[in-house]
Amino acid sequence: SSGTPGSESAFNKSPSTIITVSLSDPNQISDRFNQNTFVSEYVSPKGVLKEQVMKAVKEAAHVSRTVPFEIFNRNHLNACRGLVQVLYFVRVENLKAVIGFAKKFVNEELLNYCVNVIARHRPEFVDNYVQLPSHITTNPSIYVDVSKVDSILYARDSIISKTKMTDPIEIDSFHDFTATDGDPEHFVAYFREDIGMNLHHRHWHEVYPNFGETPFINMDRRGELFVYMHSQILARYNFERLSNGLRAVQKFDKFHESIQEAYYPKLDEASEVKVWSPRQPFAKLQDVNREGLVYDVHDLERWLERLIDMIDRGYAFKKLEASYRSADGTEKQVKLEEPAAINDLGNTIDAFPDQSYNYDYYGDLHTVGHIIIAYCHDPDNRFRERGGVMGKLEAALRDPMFYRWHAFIDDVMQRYRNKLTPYTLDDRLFPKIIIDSVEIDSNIGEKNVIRTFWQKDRVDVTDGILSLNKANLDKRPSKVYVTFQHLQHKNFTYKLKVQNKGPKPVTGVVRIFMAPTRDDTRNKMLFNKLRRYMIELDKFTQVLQPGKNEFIRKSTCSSVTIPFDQTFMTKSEAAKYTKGEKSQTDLLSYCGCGWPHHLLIGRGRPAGFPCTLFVMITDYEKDKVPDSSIESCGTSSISYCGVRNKKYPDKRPMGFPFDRPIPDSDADLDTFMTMSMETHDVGADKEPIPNMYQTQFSVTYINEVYPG
Ligand code: CUO
Repeated sequence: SSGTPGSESAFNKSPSTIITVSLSDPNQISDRFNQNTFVSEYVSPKGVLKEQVMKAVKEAAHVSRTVPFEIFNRNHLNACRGLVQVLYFVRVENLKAVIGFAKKFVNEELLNYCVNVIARHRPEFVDNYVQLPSHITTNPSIYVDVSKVDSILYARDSIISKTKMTDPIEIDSFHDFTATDGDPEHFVAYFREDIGMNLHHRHWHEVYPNFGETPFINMDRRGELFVYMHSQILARYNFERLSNGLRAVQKFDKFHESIQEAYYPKLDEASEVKVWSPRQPFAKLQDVNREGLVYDVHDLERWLERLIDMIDRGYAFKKLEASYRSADGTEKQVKLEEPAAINDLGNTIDAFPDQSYNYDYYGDLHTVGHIIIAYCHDPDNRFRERGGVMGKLEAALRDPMFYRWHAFIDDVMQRYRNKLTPYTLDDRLFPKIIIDSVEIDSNIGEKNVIRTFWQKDRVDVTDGILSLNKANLDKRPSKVYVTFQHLQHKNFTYKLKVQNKGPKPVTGVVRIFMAPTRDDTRNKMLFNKLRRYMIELDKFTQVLQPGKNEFIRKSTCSSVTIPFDQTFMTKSEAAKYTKGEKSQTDLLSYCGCGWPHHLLIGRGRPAGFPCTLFVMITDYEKDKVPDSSIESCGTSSISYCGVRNKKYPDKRPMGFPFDRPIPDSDADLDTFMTMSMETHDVGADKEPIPNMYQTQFSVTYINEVYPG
């Protein structure tokens, strides 16, 4: 649903989000709300009344200020809903004051999330290129252990110290991450605990929140993108696992089995010490009943059964509303049909209350799974322990269990994908376009090799630390940096040679993917397996003149990633965009939302990791979306984040052509890339589809650390 931003009707669309509170009600906090200045200042001609602000703030204040904000906690999400609406519709000149008012009552992190959601969506911010600094710069303790700052300052305060209190501080972060090689899962800790990836995940869920009843948020293909973006995280995680000789991630679908993987976060919540709880090895899910959260493990099973029933029958029970009831009073069934169903199913599994087929019936599988896992160590609060990272947006990806849970969620989606009509030749063919060759050039003398290594960088977290540090002003360090090590690759280019046999120039969409060639048992992967390992590397448009074309594409242009400086943008850098000192055209996308460029390529192996590169060119005339665009080389991540307040810029299903399996389960990628010219049957006589190309390449890893 799309309301008119700023209109009263759009706001009033969701009366259910406003709890009934009478201002004359003698309740515990109403007197604190009764400040006379408030009355005149916050009334907006656009329909946000003082009462609405108060109701929203009061609703949000139900989440205690002393608990960590959890994005996967439905009570917390519900608490956000009214506040986000008020912040969206209140007059912009009153916004600061309303935020200041809310600050007095609302959980700080919850408010921070709501404000960020608004900053990503309110037209005044979008149109004026307002950028938010990277979350780590304002809230470093959610990403790194900053407790060392205090001990450093304490040591400096002694008379024998030669260091001045104001000298800059460098925190060396988790050089060896949070565990040891005694735990096999530790081999991929560099990926799970990568700060940039966790920032990306936080950002994505700010751009596509799921508290429902938010008419102003761009919902175009949100459910599909939820599924796609998370399945890409899984494909990338499996690339790392295979690079390290680990088996592929095992989905967690037997909810009563113990969880072998443990996780000990060693991180605090910002602003006060609220440590996130660890999970011991072999923990088991238990029914949760604490602090207003009541879920049984059996809920997960029941929702799953219903979802499977829906997928297998191909029909969903639509919500029982008057308009959906048929004459005899039974519920309406909706046929699962593309292109709508993949999106609706995504919004049903990651339940977006108003977009789900039926929130009451199909439940809240993905979100509640996060929460039950997050509380399995203290499900009834008898030990008064905080949740684990699985409930926390900023840190869920650190936990090995994240991937097992999402592999399960993705498997439910695969059950649906398996029922989709396989792509026909017409779906795949771009007539008269022939890819002659594609090469990877890393400028190292050898073709088709990508080099990976470690890099040490630092991020300025002064803003975040100083807001924590209550010490006296003249004793504050002038700067605080976090240094950290991350995976990196040497920049490379794709060199493409393409023929256009037609008489006119045409525009193609070049789609580039990679996958490990062999699986975790070292067998060459058949198509229906390989497609789930395919990692999108880039997608761009290219004009193809009649005859031969040669062009290169830089890895740094990737439509999947954003540059390092954007992932770790400081406040002063962010301000440069608003002031126009930095190119505002870069901000077409959700600037700051994007896969971190340093993780474009997985680690690989010292002796070289055999990989498959797949390139396909499709017809832009067929794929383009009005009023949206696939940029030729930008600093935005359209592939995983979409375009801000516009439609997703590619008409094809996300992940095309690997989003659907093929009927022949013994066929490999070669077979997928062939056709019969006569019958259009796939694979019949090994005639290649000329607008597709594959080649082998190698990812070679060097275990050395280089400065950034
Ligand atoms: Cu992003 Cu489960 O959705 O984490």
